[in-house]
This record gives sequence, structure tokens and C-alpha cells, in this order.
Amino acid sequence: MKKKISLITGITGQDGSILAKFLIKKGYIVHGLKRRSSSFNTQRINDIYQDIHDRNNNLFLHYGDLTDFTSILNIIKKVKPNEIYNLAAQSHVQVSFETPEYTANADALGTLRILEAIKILNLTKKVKFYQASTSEMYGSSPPPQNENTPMHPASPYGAAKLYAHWITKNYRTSYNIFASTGILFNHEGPSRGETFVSRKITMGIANILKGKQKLIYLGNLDAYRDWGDARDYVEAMWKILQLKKPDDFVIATGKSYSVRSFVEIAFLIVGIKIKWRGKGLNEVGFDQKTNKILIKIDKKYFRPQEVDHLRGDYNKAKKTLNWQPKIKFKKMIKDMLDKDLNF
Ligand code: NAP
Ligand code: G4F
Repeated sequence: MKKKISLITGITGQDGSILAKFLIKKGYIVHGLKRRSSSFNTQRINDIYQDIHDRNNNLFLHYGDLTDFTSILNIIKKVKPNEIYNLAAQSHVQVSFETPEYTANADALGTLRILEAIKILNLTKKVKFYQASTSEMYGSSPPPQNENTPMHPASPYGAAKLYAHWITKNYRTSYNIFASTGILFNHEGPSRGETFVSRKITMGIANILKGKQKLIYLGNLDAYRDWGDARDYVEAMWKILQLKKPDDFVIATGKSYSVRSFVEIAFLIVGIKIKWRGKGLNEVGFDQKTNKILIKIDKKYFRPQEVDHLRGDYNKAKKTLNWQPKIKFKKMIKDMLDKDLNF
């Protein structure tokens, strides 16, 4: 049987690398769009990289950028994928306040460029498109959030992603493209980027235990997130594209924890009980046994606008996709700590 061909933008990122491995296991030929970088940016996929001259090779990388229409058009024309997963993005919320124009270009217009390329190349009936939408689009809408919850994004990232979300739905309706979205809530794991709060905490703990770092500086401890495991979430992306009809799905765990709880649970896994004292910028977290301060607050990590509470209602995905999260919150943190402690 002919192998299915997929194209993943953002293949060097957390989700792209996990999805590439998932699809290769399912028998796909995987093509990935990667940015040119002055140093290697393929660490997350080195373990599946094969010599392109190997006849059994099923992973191919192409230089391109979501801000560069020519590269997108040429890659799609050359690869003729059955499925496109658009995972590439400037994905850091705080960074989007510092680079709002670039974030809009890559995250909003980047999605439009792919959809236009599908249209121009007459692939509207031949390709299925997945857009990586996000719970950040809900912004100030209170939990639980589902597919019908109004969206009030609270960052340039959230606003750019909302454009991408709606342009995907618009191309679905206007041009009959199989274009679906997954509204994914936060998802983490051992290959999470090092500046997101989950990995910053697990790496910080590992460094403290190794004597390489004294304490961790954080921002808002009282935001709540619905944290799932990326390994579960890439399966949902694939399931969304296996349906007969395009649609939109919330992918979440239905449970939320504060950043403060994340800190407490992660430290407890390595046998340290964190206690808190002080208020606001002067609050500190300390080791109950030794009294050593392990957490301090730095105002530079606070955002101009915060998303206070995300907790997803994934009932539609459960019913339609037969999907539900398998990996529990504590197990996910433990896996992250294991990786960081053994690094
Ligand atoms: P990530 O680890 O930050 O990976 C982002 C990927 O996009 C990387 O491969 C990056 O390349 C690439 N990229 C960035 N700008 C690009 C550009 N202009 N052109 C081409 N590639 C570009 O993100 P992730 O956590 O895997 O998330 C995957 C997608 O899901 C993103 O769209 C994100 O916004 C969305 N999302 C994530 C979450 C989450 O909690 N993880 C939740 C909801 C939605 P480099 O490796 O070269 O930097
Ligand atoms: O880990 P974060 O940076 O993730 P955030 O902003 O929720 O965004 C992530 O999830 C979105 C889905 O909802 C994705 F679309 C997006 O691409 C990304 O993957 O921050 C989580 C929370 C925030 O409330 C933040 O203010 O942690 C708080 N926080 C507290 N101290 C911190 C820190 N965040 C970071 N990154 N660094 C801190 O020191």
C-alpha cells in the first residue's frame, strides 16, 4: 500500500518532533519544514534522522519559513502531502509582547500563506490541513472553556492565533478545504522548551540538586493552567485529520492547577516540601527542612496582561474522536524531572 505523506511545519519544536515520531510509527513518510539557523536546531529529531540516501528513509527536511511564501509554496508543490500539520509558530506568550509584529507575521499570516498555497496549487480536494490553535485565544473568558466559549485573547500571540483559527474556518467554508483546528490547552513533557514555566521549574530543580543553581526566579504564581502531556496531544491532532469532516476540537485534561501548585508538587517529587512567606514581589518559597530560599519573584516575568484561568472541557473530543488524556499530571512532571536530573 502507498504510504501516506505528511508535512509538519514546526517539526523541530516540542509537538512537531513528537508528532513526527508518532506518524513514522504509523507508516507515514514525514516531511518537515525547518528554519535555517546558525547552530543546529534539530536536537529533538536527531534520533529519527536518517541519511537521505538510505532507500528506507521516511523523514525529509526542507528549509523554509512561515514568513516566506515562496518557500511554503515550493515545499507544498514538491511534497504534495496528504496531510499538513501547521505547528510552526512564535509560541511564547511573553515574547509576543516584545515581538508583536513578527508574531502576527509568523502565527497569523503564516497560516494564511499555507492555506493560499493549497488553493493556488489546486490541492483543495487532496490535502487535509490541521491548525495548531490554542487556549490562549480564550484570554479572559472564565473556565471551563469549550468550542463555543467566546474568545477574548489577552496577548499579541493569542490575537494572532485567533486570526489563524478563523482564517482556517473561513477557508474551510469558502473553498471546501478539509481544514480543522485543535484548540489545545497547555501541554508539556521532557522536550518542552526551556523558557516555559513547567520546564523552567523542572530544570531549575535539577540544577539546584546538582549544585549548579541556587534558586528559581518566577513571575505570577497564581495563574491556573490545564496542563496535559504532549505525547497524548499529538495523537489527538492525528485523530482530528482522520475524521470524514473537518471540525474544531478542544483538547485538554479538564483539570487545572496554579503555577504555585506546580512548584510545590515538583519539589515534593524530589523530597522537598516548599513553604511560602511574604507577599507580592517579596514572597519567597523555602525548603521547610533547611529554611533555604528556593523560589523568588522577579517582576520581569509578569506579563502586561495575564490569562488567569484555563481549564478545558474536552467532551466533544471524547465523543467524536474517542480521545482522552492518559498521562497524569504528576507522572508528566516526574518524567520531566527524570530527564532533567539525568542530563
Ligand atoms: P515550540 O516548541 O515553540 O515549537 C515551535 C516550532 O515552530 C519550532 O519548530 C520553531 O522552529 C518553529 N518556528 C517558529 N517560527 C517559525 C517560522 N517563522 N517559520 C517556520 N518555523 C517556525 O512549540 P510547541 O509547544 O511544539 O507548539 C506547537 C504549536 O502548537 C505552536 O503553533 C504553538 O503555538 C501551538 N500550541 C502549543 C501549546 C503548548 O502548550 N505547547 C498549546 C496550544 C497551542 P525552531 O526550532 O527553529 O525555533
Ligand atoms: O509556561 P507559560 O509560558 O505558558 P503559557 O503562557 O500558558 O503559554 C503556553 O500555553 C499556551 C496554551 O494555553 C500555548 F498556546 C503557548 O504556545 C504556550 O505553549 O506560562 C504559564 C503561566 C503563565 O500564567 C505565566 O504568567 O506561568 C506563569 N509564569 C510564572 N512565572 C511564568 C513564569 N511563565 C514563564 N514562561 N516563566 C516564568 O518565570
